[in-house]
Amino acid sequence: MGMVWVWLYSHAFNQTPQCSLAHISAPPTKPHRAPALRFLRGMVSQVTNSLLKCLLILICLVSVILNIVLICLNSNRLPKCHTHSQGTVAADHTDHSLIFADLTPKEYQMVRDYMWDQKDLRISHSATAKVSENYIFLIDLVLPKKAEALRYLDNQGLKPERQASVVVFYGEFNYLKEYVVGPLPGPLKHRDVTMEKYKVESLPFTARPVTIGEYVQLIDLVYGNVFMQLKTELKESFGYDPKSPNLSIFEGMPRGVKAGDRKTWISFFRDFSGMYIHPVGFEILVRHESKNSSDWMVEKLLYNGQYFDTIESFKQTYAAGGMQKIVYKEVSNFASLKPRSVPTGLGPHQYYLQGKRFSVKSNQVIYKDWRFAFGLSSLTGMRVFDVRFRGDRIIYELSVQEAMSVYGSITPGMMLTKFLDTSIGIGRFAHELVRGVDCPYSATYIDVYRYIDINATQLYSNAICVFEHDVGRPLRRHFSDFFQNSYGGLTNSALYIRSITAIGNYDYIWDFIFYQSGTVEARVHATGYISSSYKVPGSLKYGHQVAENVLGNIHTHFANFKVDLDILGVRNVFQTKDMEYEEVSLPWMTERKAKIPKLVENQLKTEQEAALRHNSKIPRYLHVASNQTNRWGHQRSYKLQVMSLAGDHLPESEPEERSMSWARYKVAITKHKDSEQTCSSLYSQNNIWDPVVDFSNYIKDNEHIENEDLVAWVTAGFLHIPHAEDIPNTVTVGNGGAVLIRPHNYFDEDPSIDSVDGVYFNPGSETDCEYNKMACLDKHMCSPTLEPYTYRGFEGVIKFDK
Ligand SMILES: [Cu+2]
Repeated sequence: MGMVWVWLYSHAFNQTPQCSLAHISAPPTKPHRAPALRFLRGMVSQVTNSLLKCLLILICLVSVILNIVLICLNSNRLPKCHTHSQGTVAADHTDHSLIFADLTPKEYQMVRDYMWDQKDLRISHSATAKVSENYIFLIDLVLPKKAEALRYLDNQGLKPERQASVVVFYGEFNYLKEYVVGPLPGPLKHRDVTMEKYKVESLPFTARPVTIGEYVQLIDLVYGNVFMQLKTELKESFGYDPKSPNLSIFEGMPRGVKAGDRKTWISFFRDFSGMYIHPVGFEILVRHESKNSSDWMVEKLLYNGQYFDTIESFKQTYAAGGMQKIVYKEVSNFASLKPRSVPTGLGPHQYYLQGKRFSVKSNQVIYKDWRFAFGLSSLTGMRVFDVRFRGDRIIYELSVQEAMSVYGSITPGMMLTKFLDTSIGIGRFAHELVRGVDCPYSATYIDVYRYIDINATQLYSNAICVFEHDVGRPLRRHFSDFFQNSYGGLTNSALYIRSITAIGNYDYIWDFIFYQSGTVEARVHATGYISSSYKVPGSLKYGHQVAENVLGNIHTHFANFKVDLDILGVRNVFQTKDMEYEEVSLPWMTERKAKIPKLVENQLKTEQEAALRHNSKIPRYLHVASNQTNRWGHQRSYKLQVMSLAGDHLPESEPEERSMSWARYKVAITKHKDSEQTCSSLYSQNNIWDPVVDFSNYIKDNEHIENEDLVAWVTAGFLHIPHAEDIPNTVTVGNGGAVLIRPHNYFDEDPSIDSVDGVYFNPGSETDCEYNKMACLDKHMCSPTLEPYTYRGFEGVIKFDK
């Protein structure tokens, strides 16, 4: 449109002066004429000039009006694109998905009020309860038992009861308990399920994550107590001013070295956006086991690589000059993501020419041959259920389970650090997605409600997005040369469901992608800030220097997906396929031998056989198969293709390993059990030495897995050796892992051949539109209708006062 305007304007402008100049120049001037005549001519000339001016203004006005009219006509030529789903897609929804739907704000409140009413439990109503109080930490959906859900979904069975899981931290009694509260909407009852789930009466109090209430007390200790004692030292070394604190904290985990410990190494960083890459060289170890925060104390200090046992000893050595002091100097914020030049351009954006070809209603998505239910758990994050292709269930559950990182460092803040994000809450930190950046502008955005850590339901607007997207490379194509000339192709238009969770420094982008070929992909990308530590002698063994005095610490990334495949029912087998070279004699010249690849197939019988460790020789093809065969007599199956460049898993000799034993295996197949719902737990991080969920126990009983309901636990990841280009942010390109869940002899041919997006032509029909919509794309063009841009993602986020 801009081009049209420019051309019209210059065209009109150039015409006007030419026209008036021509008028003035005729007749030509003759200098020997009399003065009276000259005067008369002057008069005539003045009148002509005025007329010309008027004419000029008039022409300009007409030109402007003409331009506006032309622009309007031009823009009206394109009809507005439809913004809603195409009618037939939306009509297909059912209520069945609701059994997997997250709890509603009303349900959270009912459950909370019910628990508050149980006077014997003595639960605090305070928004940020003290450690010593009894407190509801979490309310979340209890997933229906699979058998009940299948009876309901497939055989008109009763709708499974809707129930909530409630986690209560009993500060008063020194333990943790879990309850199931239901049926919703009531009348409600509660049941203590701690024994049933974890085989113990109650969980140790130190197994709980640090709550906002505890953080408030920790921050109070640091800034109100420790820093007050260190005013001089902090002022000289870091320019610290208690009136406007310029140091922020970042904590290492786990909190100690043995069960029962609650000792956290807190490192200090410049209080910039992107503080994670601004370490200042000061760390303290705080012991905070006691429920009474006045008992908490600093057990160690680290200053510029040197350790001290007490605040006093640090002060004395500092005063005596017995150490290498860090001299404060102002540093600009190289971590800032504010663009260094004012953004000017706009990249390409996709929009829906004929309305959305998918539909989202409640927690159900329908897209072409696909349909599924979705939810977002506060702890484990995004999940989908009852995933069907052309009516047949392929996957009962596909869910994010855990994200873990193990760090290396010479300084304590990062030295023993092993982050297990489920304990912090993967879904909890799924903040609002930014239109046009985090997801395509025209995606469908879905609000999420959560109840975790504060005694209220929180709304996270637009925390999930769903969109159809042309991934920019054809799903398939062939140009036929030689004998039969033809072209056949299909755009790779796929449906994405996405959430992004910003847990501290890292942002994980979680995608489940549904392709027209019957494939599902579960994928994670990491972006955000690396964790870093202050560079001291010996640091470079554990990473690279990435800024002045800043070491980017080496670490692993592991993410686990649960893939509960049901291939034509729940009775499945696990098979592997690979190749080997076989020496054969050539049938037509038997004296000549050749090595040729042959197929090697196997069916694994037990859970331990099917627990495939990362560094072992894993067959390339891993299948969950049905006993039914396709048209060609082969077992109909889905293949798991893991894309991962994971680092080494923590050696099993380490006491913390059992909390993350799921990461031993690239793929592990277990027999489905409702009691084996997750590979990790809320308590894995803080009870890392004595975990209540140790995944390796799921396969210890070595059950048979032939013709059983099978679950694949897939671990993907990457080794991260931070480098200069991780500053300021780690980019998504190349940083992540995924699993593809692909049909393999499941169909008789590629189902995408039925796609209505196919393009085909041959010589003579290149521009024929019937089988080539691209040749007539101009007939389908429409002008996009953009939803108004809004963002409320900062509302209600945690912000601590120092
Ligand atoms: Cu990383």
